[in-house]
Amino acid sequence: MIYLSGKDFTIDIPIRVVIGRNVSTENATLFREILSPYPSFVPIKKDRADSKDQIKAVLLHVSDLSLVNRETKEMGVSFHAVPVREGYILMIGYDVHGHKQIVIVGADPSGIYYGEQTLSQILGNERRRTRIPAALLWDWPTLSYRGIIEGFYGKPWSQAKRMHLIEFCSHQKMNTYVYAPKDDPFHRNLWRIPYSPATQKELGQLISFTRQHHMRFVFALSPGNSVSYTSETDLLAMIQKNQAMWDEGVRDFAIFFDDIGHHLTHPVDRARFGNDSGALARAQADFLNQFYTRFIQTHPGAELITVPTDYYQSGHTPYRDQFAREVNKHVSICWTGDGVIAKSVSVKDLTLAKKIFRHPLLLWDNYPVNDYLPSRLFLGPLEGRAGNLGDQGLVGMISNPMIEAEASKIALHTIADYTWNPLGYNAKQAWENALRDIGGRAYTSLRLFAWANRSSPIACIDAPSRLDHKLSEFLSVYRAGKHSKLDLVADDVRGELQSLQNVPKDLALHMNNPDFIQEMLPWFRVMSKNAFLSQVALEMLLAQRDGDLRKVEKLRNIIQHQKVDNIKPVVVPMPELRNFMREACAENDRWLGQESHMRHLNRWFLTLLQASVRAAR
Ligand code: LOG
Repeated sequence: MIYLSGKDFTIDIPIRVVIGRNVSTENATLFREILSPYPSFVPIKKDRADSKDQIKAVLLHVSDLSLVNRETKEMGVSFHAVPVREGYILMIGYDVHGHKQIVIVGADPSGIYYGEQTLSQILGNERRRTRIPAALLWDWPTLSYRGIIEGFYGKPWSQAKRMHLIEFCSHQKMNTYVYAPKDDPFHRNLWRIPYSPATQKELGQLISFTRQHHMRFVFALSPGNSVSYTSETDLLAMIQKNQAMWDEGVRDFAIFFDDIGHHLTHPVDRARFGNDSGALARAQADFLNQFYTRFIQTHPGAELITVPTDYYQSGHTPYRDQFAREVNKHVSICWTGDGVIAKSVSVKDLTLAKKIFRHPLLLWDNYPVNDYLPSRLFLGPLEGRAGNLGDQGLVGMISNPMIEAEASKIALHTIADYTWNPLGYNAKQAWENALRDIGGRAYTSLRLFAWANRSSPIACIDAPSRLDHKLSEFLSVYRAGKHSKLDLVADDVRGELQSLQNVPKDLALHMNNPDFIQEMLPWFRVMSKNAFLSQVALEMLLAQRDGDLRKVEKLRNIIQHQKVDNIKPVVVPMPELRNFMREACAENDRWLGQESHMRHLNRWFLTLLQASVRAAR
């Protein structure tokens, strides 16, 4: 809930910081960091008597009762309800005496952190604003699990990439990072083997980093390809590998059974669980339950998540029914919706999934992952997820990002919006916010690039682009033979194509994210080349209009002989450019046909003329 008073709030006098007793040192440090860029910031620790010539900035935990009561009362706000889990109240305005105040009351350290993130965004991430709107926000998340799963096939992210993304997600108020890279051998085929001391240390650092950012670190193993569900040795290996992670601070664990065969392979397992269509589910449930009793229950605060082997099918399967019946009720289950990449997830889908799985449900959303189509980027917003899934019992949503971590941020920004407040989610608005936030000064270029890569298995592409309109207009003016107007339209199209070609440079100069540029290089090349070739096609049609055969042939040659890039086979789906080039080449074929016909006629006429001259002699 946001209430803007309509008044402006200027930060032009010293800021005095007051920190409640129950606020953590980390929360307090961040609060001071957010305010310290103001020249007027004075880090006065003691709560002196109120003073008119200072802005009082107050940070409180909800249990700092007397201060919470005093501050809210002074702000003229009477909240009977305190912020709920991970929630916060942020007040920017004037107290009853007309003095300026900024107050954050958080339900817990995460709530305080989210209040601080919102304050930081209001103040401006790049440069602190001095004029902000007076506002009252009462904000809390709808979904309990909001985050990402590094769960794609392909080269796992580096430590640095993970950290960048985790930090980014936490700024967007996400709270979950699931470690499950399919191509980390120690996650799947070598799941029993402990990590080397060096890798363990790196993971330890990542775990602390994640937790410092108010995110759960979910450690996942996928034992399904080799595990013997009845083997005590395997169960012990599972416990030991997770114990090492518990020692590093992990409290959330996952055992995944996706993408494995549907039959039990070990004779001992078949002997115990049978060979029917429910056998695999019985075996997995037994393994999960044993792990639950022997590890999760003996480690206070630990939680367990799983994904079944039938995670995307529609409706009941004997496997699913068995799995739901037998797995311990406290284990959360992930499913991906109807299909591996669900085009949409409706309340009906969720209701059915709840009926089938009968456990706390998490949506493993395979958007924007691109491991099944690595030539493509999915830079559009999250779409097609019903607004009331949270109210209907969905516990959380974890998104599987693209192999390209930095480029994933666009979709993830929108997914963070959705998971925080699904009912208020508007894909278009969320996408604009994401592009502005991530693009910064390069917003326009980032939007052009993202627009060119917005189509995906979940996106419905609506309105044609401005470029599309202009290219069609150019073709129709050309075909109508309105030669004088053609130059005008051509100028417009040239401008648009030039902007596309400038995108990489602009992003490199103004986005301040070299990793993103590095990731995008192959796609930049393809997009620039498409734009360049379209420009050549445009000049070719203009040369046709002018009857300049040599120029026409030269330009057509360029289009014809462009070499295919062999850095990486990537695709930028810009149908408008492809259509334009196709149409332009068709016009060119026609024109060249007529031209050669004319030349042929001319030659014939000349021969005739010469013959008649000869005859006349
Ligand atoms: C994998 C996932 C992969 C994704 C897209 C799940 C539960 N598992 O079909 O790791 O990234 O598809 O290729 C999957 O989705 N299986």
